[in-house]
Amino acid sequence: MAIFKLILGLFLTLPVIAQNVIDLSGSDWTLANPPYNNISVPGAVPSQAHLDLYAAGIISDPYYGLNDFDLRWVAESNWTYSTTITGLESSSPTQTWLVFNGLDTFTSIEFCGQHLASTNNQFRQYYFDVSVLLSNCTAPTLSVNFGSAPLIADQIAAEPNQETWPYGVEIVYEFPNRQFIRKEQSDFGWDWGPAFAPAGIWQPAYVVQLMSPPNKSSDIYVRNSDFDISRVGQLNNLPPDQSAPWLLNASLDVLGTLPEGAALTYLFTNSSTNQTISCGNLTNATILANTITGTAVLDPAAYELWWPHGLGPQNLYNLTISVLDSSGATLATVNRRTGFRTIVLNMEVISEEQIAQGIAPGNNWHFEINGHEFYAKGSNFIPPDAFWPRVTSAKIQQLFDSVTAANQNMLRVWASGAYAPDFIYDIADQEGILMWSEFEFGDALYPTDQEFIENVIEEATYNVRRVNHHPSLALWAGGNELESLELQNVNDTAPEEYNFYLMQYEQLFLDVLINIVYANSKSISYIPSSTTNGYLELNFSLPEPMIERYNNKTPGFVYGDTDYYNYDSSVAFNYSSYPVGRFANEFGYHSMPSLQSWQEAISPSELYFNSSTVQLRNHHYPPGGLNTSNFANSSKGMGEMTIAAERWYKVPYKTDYVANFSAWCHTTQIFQADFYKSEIQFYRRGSGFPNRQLGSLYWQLEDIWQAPSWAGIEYDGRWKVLHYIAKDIYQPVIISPFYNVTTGDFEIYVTSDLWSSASGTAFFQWYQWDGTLITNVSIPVISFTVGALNTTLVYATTIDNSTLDYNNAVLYMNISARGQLPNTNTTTTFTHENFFHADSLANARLVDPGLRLTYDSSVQVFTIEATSGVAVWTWIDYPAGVLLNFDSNGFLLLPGHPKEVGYILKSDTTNGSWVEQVTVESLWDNTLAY
Ligand code: BMA
Repeated sequence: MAIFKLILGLFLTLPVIAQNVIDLSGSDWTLANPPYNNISVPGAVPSQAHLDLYAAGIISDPYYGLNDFDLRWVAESNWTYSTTITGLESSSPTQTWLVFNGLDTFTSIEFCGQHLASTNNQFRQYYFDVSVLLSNCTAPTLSVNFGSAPLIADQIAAEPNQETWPYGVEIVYEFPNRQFIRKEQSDFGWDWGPAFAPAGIWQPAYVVQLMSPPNKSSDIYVRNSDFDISRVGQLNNLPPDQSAPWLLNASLDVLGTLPEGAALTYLFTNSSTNQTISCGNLTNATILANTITGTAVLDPAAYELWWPHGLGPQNLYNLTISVLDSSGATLATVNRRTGFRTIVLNMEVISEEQIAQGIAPGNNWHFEINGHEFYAKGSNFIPPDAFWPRVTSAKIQQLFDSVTAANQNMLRVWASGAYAPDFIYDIADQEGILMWSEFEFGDALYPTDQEFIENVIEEATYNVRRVNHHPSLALWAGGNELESLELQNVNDTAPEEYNFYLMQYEQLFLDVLINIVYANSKSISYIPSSTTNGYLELNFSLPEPMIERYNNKTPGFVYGDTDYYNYDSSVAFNYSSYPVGRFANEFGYHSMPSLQSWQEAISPSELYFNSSTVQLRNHHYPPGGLNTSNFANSSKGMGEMTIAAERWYKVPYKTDYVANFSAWCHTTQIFQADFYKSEIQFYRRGSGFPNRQLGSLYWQLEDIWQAPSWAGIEYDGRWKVLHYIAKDIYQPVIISPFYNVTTGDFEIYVTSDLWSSASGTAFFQWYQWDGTLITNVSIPVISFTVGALNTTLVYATTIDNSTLDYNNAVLYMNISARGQLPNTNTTTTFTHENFFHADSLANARLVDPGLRLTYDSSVQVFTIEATSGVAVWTWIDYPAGVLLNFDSNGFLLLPGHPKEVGYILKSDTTNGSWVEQVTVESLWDNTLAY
C-alpha cells in the first residue's frame, strides 16, 4: 500500500513521467485511392486495402469466384492510409518515434504534412525519429502512401543494368518479377494460391514518446530483442555437450540512448506456476550503438527441458530482462516466454560406429532434440490466408490442434510466404510443434546488388532476433528449393553462366544469411536451401563457414534431404520410384477440396469438375502470367487428378451433377491420401534401413483459400481424407505392407519411432470383398520386437494371381504392441490397423457393404457397421456450418466389426442439427448412379 501511495503521489505532483506509447490500431484511419475513383473509406491498422474495401462494400469477397483476376485493379492501384494522431504528449517529450512492425510494401510516409521516409521491405521493422517534425507541427497527421507492388516490381526489373537470369529460373505464377522485391513471394500467385498482392500497414504500428524521467538517467523503448539459450560451448549446426550448463545471451535493441554503465538483470519464473526459478545479473554487459547485450551461465538442474509433441512435456518459463542504469533505476523491462532445449540439424559425416550399425556412409541429415535423434513427422506450412491481418490466434490454435492431433511434431514454415508472427511461434511452443523456419526466398534466384543485400540484412537481422527465444524454432533455411531446383535449372539451361549465378547464390545464402544467423544465435542450425545435399565442410574460422557439397557425391553414399513430386500416377504406389535419402522435406500430389468448401466460394451453377471457375481457381499448373483465357495449364493439373482417380479407384457417374462433383472431389482426395500414406510408410521404414531416414514432412498442411491443392486441411479447417490418413500413419508404431509389382515380393514391416523397443503381435486375415474369409493363403499370428527408431520385417512372401484372386482379395492386418513413449515411465499399448490389395481398386469386385450409421448422443459417439461386405475408404461426412474432426475416418471396415467414432467439435452454427445430416459411404458408393 505504501508503494502504491508513493506512485500515486508522483503522478499527482509531477508532470507525466511515463513513456507515452500510442497504439495506432486505436486511431481513426481512412483508406483512399488518389487520384482515381475517389474511393475514401474507413481503414484499419493492421489491415490491407482489400480487407478495408471489402468491409466498406466497395468490392465483393476477394475469395469469391474469379476475384483473384477481377480485383487486379486493387493490386495495380496506389492506396493511402491516413489518420490524425491523438493522445500525443505535449509536455516536452525528449524524443518522439514512429514504429512500424510491418509495412506491405512500398511506401512514402508523410508526417505533419512533411515527407518522412520511403520504405521497400514488407519484412522489416521501421522506426523514425519524428521529434523535429513534431516540434514544428500544427496538425499531427500521418499518411502512409502505398505504391502498387506489381507495377513497382516491373519498374525495378526494367531498370538499366538490372540483373537477369536464364529463362525459367524465375517461376512465374501470375504477376512477374517478384524476386526484385522484398514482399511475400506468394502474393504474386503460387501453384496453390491467388495473386492479390495486397498493400497496407499489415503489422502493429505505434507512436513512442520518450520522456525525461526524474530519478533516471534516460528513457528507452525496447523495439526488438534477442534471447538465446544454448549450452555453454555450443556451436551452430553441431551437437552440443548435453551436460554443459545453459548460456543465456540477452540482447535488446532500443530507441533512446543507453546510458553509460547500464546493466541487465534476468528473472526466470515457471510459466505455469509463476514460481521464481532463478534471477541475477547478466555479465559482460556491452553497449553497441542502440543495442545492449549480456550473458548469464545458468545451472541446468534448475530447468526442465522443453520437448516436441509426443516426445515429452512442453516446459515453458517466463523470462524478464530489465535494463538498469548505474544508479539501479529500471529503464526498461521485457517479458518473453521461452524454454530450454537444444535442437540441431546434424549433417556430420557418418561415423565408423554408425557404419558398424549398418548405416550407409555419407553424411547425417537429421534433427536431434536435447541430444536425441527422433523421427520428424509433419508437413509444410504455407500462409494460412492471402491476407495476414485476418489470421487470428484462434485460427492458428485450431490449425495447430489439428497438427498435434495428427501425431505431427514438425512444420516447415515454407520460404515464400512471410516470417511467422510471434503469436504463431507462441502457439507452437505450447503445442510442441518444431518450426523449421525459412527466409523468404523461393523458386527464383535473387539480385545481389548492394542495396538489395543491405535491405535483406535488415530484414533477416530483425526476424532472426525477434523469434530466437521460441523453443519451437528448429532451424533457419535460406530458401525454398534453391539448390535442388534453381541452381540445377541454370546448370541445365545455361551451363556457361552457372558459376556466375552460383557465386551470387553463395553471396546471399552462404555469406550474408548464414552469418546473420550465427551472429545472433548459437542455438539454431542453418542450411542455405530447403532441399540440400548438405555441406562438405563446416569451418567457423572461414568468412563463409559452410562449404556446400552440391553434387560432389560418392556413389553408394547417402546425403541430404529429398523433394519428390511425380504426377505420373501409374507409378504412384511403386515404391522403387520414391527417393532414398536421409529425410523427406517435401512430397505430394494435389486434390480437390470438398463440396462444402467449393460452395463457400463459387456459384451453384459452377459446381462441376471442369467448370471455368473451378479450372481458373486451379493453379497447378500455374497460368504463368496474367492471361486468364489460357486453360491449358490448369487442364493438365485437373487431368492429373482425374487420371489418377480412374486408374486406382471406382469413379462416380452420378446423374445429379452436384452429387457427381462432390463424389469426384472426394475420390481425388482418396488418391491423394492413399499416395501419401504409401510414401510416408516408405520413408518411415527407412529409419531402419541403411539410409537411416529420420523425417517426412509432406506438402502441404493447409490451404490458403478454397481451391485444388496439396493441402490436407481446407481453408475453413475441414480435414481432407489426407489429414485423417496422416494422423493414422504417423502413429508411433505402425504396420505397413510393401509390394513389389515387378517381382511379386510382398513384405510386411512394423516400424516404430519410440526411443526404446516395443514388442507385440501382428494379426492378419485375407478377405474377399464380400466379406468371405480366404483361408488358403492365411498368415499366422506373428510375435515381433521392433527396436528404438527402427523397423522390423515381420512377414515376407511372394504373391501372384494364381494363389490369390487379385481383384477379390484384401489383406487386413493389425498390431498390438507394448512400449514406452519417450520421457515417460509407463508402458502403453499401441495398436494400428492397415490393409493391402495387390491390384487397383478400380478392378476390385466390391459389393454393397451395407453400411449402417447410428449415433449415441449420451456419449457423442457414432457407430458405423458394415453388414454385407468389406467397406474400403469408409468416409463419414458432415455438413457445412459446422467444423469438427472425427477420431478417425477413411478406414477399412470389416463385416461384423462395428467401429465407434467420436469427434471433436470446433464450431457449430446449426444448433446441433448437424448430427442428423452426418452420412457414411465407402468407395462402393461411387458405383451408384443417382
Ligand atoms: C514445391 C514447393 C512449393 C510448391 C509445391 C507444389 O515446389 O516448394 O513451391 O507449391 O512444390 O508444387
